[in-house]
Amino acid sequence: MQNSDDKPGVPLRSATSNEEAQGAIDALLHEERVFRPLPETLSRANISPHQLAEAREQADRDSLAYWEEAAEELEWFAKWDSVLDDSNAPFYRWFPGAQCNIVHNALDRHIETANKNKLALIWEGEPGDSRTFTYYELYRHVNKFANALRSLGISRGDRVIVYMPPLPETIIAMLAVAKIGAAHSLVFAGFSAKALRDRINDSQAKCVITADGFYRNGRVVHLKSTVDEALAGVCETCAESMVVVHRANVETDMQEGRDYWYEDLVRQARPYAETEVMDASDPLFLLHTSGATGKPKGIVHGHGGYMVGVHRTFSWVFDIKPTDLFWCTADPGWITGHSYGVYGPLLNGATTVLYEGHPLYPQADRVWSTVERYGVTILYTVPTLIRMLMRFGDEYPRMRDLSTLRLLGSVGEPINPEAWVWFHKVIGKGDCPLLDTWWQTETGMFMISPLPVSLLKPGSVTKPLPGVEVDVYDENGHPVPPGKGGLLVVTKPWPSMMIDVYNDPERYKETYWSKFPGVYLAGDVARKDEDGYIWIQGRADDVLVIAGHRIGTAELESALASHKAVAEAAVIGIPDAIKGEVAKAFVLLNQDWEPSHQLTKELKEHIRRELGPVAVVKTIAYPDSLPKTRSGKIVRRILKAQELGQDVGDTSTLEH
Ligand code: 6R9
Repeated sequence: MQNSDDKPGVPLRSATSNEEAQGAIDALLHEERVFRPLPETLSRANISPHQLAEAREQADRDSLAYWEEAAEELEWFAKWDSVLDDSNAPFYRWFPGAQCNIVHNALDRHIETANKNKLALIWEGEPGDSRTFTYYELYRHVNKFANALRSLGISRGDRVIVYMPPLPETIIAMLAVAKIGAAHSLVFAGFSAKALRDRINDSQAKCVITADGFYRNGRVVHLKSTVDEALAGVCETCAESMVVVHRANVETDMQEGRDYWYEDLVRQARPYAETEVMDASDPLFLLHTSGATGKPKGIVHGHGGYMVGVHRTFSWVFDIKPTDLFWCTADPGWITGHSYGVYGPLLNGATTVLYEGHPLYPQADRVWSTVERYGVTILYTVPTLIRMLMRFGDEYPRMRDLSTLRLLGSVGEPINPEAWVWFHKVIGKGDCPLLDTWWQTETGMFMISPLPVSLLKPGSVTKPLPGVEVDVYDENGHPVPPGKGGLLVVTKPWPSMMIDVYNDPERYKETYWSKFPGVYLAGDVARKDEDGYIWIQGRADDVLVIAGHRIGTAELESALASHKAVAEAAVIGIPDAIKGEVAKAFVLLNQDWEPSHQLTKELKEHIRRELGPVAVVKTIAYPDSLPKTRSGKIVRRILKAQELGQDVGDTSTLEH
């Protein structure tokens, strides 16, 4: 691997230093393709372009009235005194005085309607086994497990860790914990004992729910033993009990008085459990974000506002019909799995699909065969998987019947236009709108996203949803003109906003609300085009400064990925004596391509042609893989630390 940091030490320039205080992000990419909604899409959409425009207008006039109407679609034990209490901003409280429980709306109320016998969940294990649950069946399981948890002494206000692979019991556990008024905190089953221990300690969880093991990529992964290791060093009052689900039939040591088999507890449990009456802002869950640096933050969401935001955005963006079969490929341990794998579908009485294993197991058509087998109508996934599947060519999807698909969705990272167009054309046959949804663990719900009737531009997340107000600011808090990039901010509170950082309100204020008073700082850089469309350019921490030009990573990476040899690329800035910083690219090649000097030269020229002379890529490396989080995001800080010979920091949340 060639290195470019052999120049005399030029200090790394921070993208937020005063020197760059005036700087906006340079926009380099000129993507001009547009996709208009087809007549069939327009005629069958729940929300027409006219209704969307009206909703926007209404929300612009009075966003609280807009969200109040959305809240009326759900059931409450007691109504709110007002829609929003902003007297202690930035600790906004939505629907103060209201009482509710998200589980009442996601499950209990469906038992009284025609949804009772409808499928709530289709689960498929990696080896090919599958289980289905009607709303009534899911309701029974949740009731019993809620009672089981109560019998272990768990009650309102407690925290429970769910360290599980994607199993039906993962969803049952989330709902049972919420039903009894405790808060769930999911931890990806791939995280290490240390990462798990940190999260148990940070949340002071009373109980851990786990499985004996699970199937991943053809292997059995032991899980319970990792929990044992984690528990060896937790705080004294933490994790008094552990519940273990039988999944993989592996040897499991059970500690008398602490560990319980899920099946034993449920067998003895009574069939009905009261749903706890919660205040709208009582915690529903904690979810730790990995965070670029420092210790993970426990993001807290509440029952009421979260439920309103997720219910409305799921139903509008995915245009939900009674016959839909919705598949979110995200693990429940990621916010995407929470909001749109579990709560969004269930709040809307939809059928959701959950898959346990690796998306390429036993071969690269697993996603397509799953769509075919169940007749999935809406497929919501991540750019990294789309790019990975694209690498295998069109053969696999062509062999499968994908005609049931009517909508596609993307989340988690900027989707490069080439991957967008492939997904739209080869998987969606050109007639499935592709909904690129921008949001965060902290926002809880979609913030910027098209609806199926929107005009689409590949690579743009389009416009904020009704009731959401965003802008792009320069360092001084002034909106930047169209075409320029800057810091993405949210300028009005929204119902499913995070409630707090667990046990650290100072960090909540400092991280999100201190740069611009009264305005939420998302931590992303973005630009708006002439039509008001938003293009996400990457994380603000990853911005490059080349010869005084500030450049987001997404455009350089998209330009690289538009070359036929490139499957995926990550770009970082490294110090350079003359230009301050230059780009180094890490490139994964498509099948049938080999690294060569010739190819490196060609890629550098390709970038220059696509983006202009500012976009200097000095070196290109061809690693076998890129460091990614469990949710599929490239972790550029690790590439950078390795490049500069620095400590790579916390890697406990990486995909292995
Ligand atoms: C839902 C989720 C949040 C960060 C966010 C941004 C990136 C998410 C995106 C996107 C471009 C999209 N991100 N969606 N970037 N286009 N459609 O991913 O939550 O794990 O908290 O990450 O992900 O950088 O700030 P989370």
